[in-house]
Amino acid sequence: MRDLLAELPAVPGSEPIGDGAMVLRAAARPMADALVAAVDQIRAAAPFRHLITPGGRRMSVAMTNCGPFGWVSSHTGYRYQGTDPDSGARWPAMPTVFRDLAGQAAADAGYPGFQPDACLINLYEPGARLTLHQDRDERDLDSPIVSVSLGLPAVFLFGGLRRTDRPRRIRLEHGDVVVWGGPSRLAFHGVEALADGSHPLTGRSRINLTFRRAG
Ligand code: MD3
Ligand code: FE
Repeated sequence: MRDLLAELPAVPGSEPIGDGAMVLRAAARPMADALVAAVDQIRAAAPFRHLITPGGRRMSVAMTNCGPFGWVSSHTGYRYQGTDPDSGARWPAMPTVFRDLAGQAAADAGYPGFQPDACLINLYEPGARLTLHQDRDERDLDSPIVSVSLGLPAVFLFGGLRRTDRPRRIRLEHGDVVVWGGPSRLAFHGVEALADGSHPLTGRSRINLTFRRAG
């Protein structure tokens, strides 16, 4: 795994996409099989589920978590917690391949020493989308967020610090890693409805890992 991680900075196509945000194109491809296999282990212990927003709507994206803290939503609000509300058990441990990739990507983007304590895993099936929102439930808003896209491509909406700022559309493909730090950390963002298709590793779905420092 060391050797695979050492290749990260050499992957071409990496570019800043905003103030403090950097896309590392295809950076997770070398370990994509291992990432998907780890997600399979995690989902067996903590299945994907459609959370309910505080407003009472069922999210079209299905979610689970690994690591010390997991993000959950219900009619009572959003929060990070150490246990899966469906089972009462601790979230599955964060696999070493997850932690190493997130730490290396953050360092490559200029944020050394990133040690995520939460990994939210999003499962998109055709039609699933995420409306524009900010991520501000984490206690540490100075740490970046690292996201890893696997499977079907999606159109990511990258807005500004105000909900009304018109978002840019950025295509995220299998293996792309994005690091969101500095001013972009609090940018409004979302994901357009997933187009139908099939991917050899994930079938008719997209999986997105987001690493955070939440606790
Ligand atoms: C920019 N997930 O889980 S990942 C989320 O593709 C979320 O599943 C999307 O937004 C997905 O909250 C986007 C990229 C991402 C994640 C967090 C961010 C971009 C971000 C936080 C601040 C700014
Ligand atoms: Fe988000």
